[in-house]
Amino acid sequence: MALNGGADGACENWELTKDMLLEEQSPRKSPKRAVLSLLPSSPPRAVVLLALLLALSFVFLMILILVNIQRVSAMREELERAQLQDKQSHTTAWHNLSEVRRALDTQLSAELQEIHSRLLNVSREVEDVQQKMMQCRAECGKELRDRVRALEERDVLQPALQQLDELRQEQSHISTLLSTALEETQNLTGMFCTRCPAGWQQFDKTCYYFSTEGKSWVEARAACSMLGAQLAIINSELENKFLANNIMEIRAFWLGLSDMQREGDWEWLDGQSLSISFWRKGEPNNVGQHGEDCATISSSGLWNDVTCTSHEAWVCERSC
Ligand SMILES: [Ca+2]
Ligand SMILES: [Ca+2]
Ligand SMILES: [Ca+2]
Repeated sequence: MALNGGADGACENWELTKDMLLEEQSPRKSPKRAVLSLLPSSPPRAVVLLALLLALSFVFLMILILVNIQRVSAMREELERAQLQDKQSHTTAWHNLSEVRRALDTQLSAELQEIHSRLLNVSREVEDVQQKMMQCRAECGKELRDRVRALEERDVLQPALQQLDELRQEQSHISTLLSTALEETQNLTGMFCTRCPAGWQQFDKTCYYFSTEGKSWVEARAACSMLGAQLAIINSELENKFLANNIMEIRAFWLGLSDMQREGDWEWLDGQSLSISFWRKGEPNNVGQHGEDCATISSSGLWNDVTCTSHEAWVCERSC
C-alpha cells in the first residue's frame, strides 16, 4: 500500500512538473525544449542513450587497456633486453675480473716466491752474522784482553821506558862527547904520531922502515906489503931529505917508483906520475941488456934507475 502510494505521488509530481514546463516554454520554440523532449518524456530512448554511452565508455576503456598492455609489453621487452645486456655485461666483467684475478694471482705468486727467496737469504746472512759474532766473542775477547794486558804492562813499564829513553839520550850525548874526544885524540896522535912500531922512523904523520938486507924490487915491495906498508913514495923535498938523512950507509934503497909498464914513463906505486924528481945527473939512463926500470935513493938524496932484479935495501912507509 505504501509503495503504491509513493508511486502515485511521483506520477502526480511528474505530471505537475511537465505541465509547468510546458506553460513556461510554450510561447517560444528553443533547443532546450528539443532536449527536454528527449527526457523522461521518452524513457526507452534514454536507456538506449545510456547504453550507448556505456558501450562507448567500455570501448574507450578497452582501447586504453590495450594501449596500456602494449606499452607494458614494450616496456617488458625493453626490460628483458636491458636485463640481457646487463647479464652479458656482467658476464664480460666477470670474465675480465677472472683474467685480472688470474694475472694478479700469478704476479703475487711470483712476488711471494721472490720475497721468500730473499727472506731465506736474509736468514742465512743472519745466521752467518750470528756465527761470526759467536766466533768474535771468543776471539775478539781474547784479543781485547791481550790488548788490555799490553796497555796495563805498558803503564807499568812507562817509568822504566822513560828512564830508558833518558839513558838513551844521555848515551847519545856521551857518544857525541866521545866522538869529539876521539877526533881530538886522533888529531893529537897525528901531531905526535906515537904509533910507529919499534924500529920504524917517524916523519910528519908517516912511519918509515929502513931495511938492513937486500932484495929485488918485487920482493922488497912484497916485504912492505907484509908489514902493512908500501915502498916509499916521495911527496915533497922535505920527505926526500928525511929519507936521505936516515940512510947512513953508502947504499941504495928501493923507492916505490918504476917505468916497467912503459919505458921512460915513471910512475909511483899509488898510480901517480912524477910531480917532483931528484934524479942524479945523467939518470935515469936505462943501461944494461935488460934496462933499468926501478928507482933507488942514496944517502945523497939523489935517485938512480937500477935493474929491478938486483938486490938492494928498501924503504917502506905507512901512515901513523
Ligand atoms: Ca911519501
Ligand atoms: Ca927504464
Ligand atoms: Ca941508471
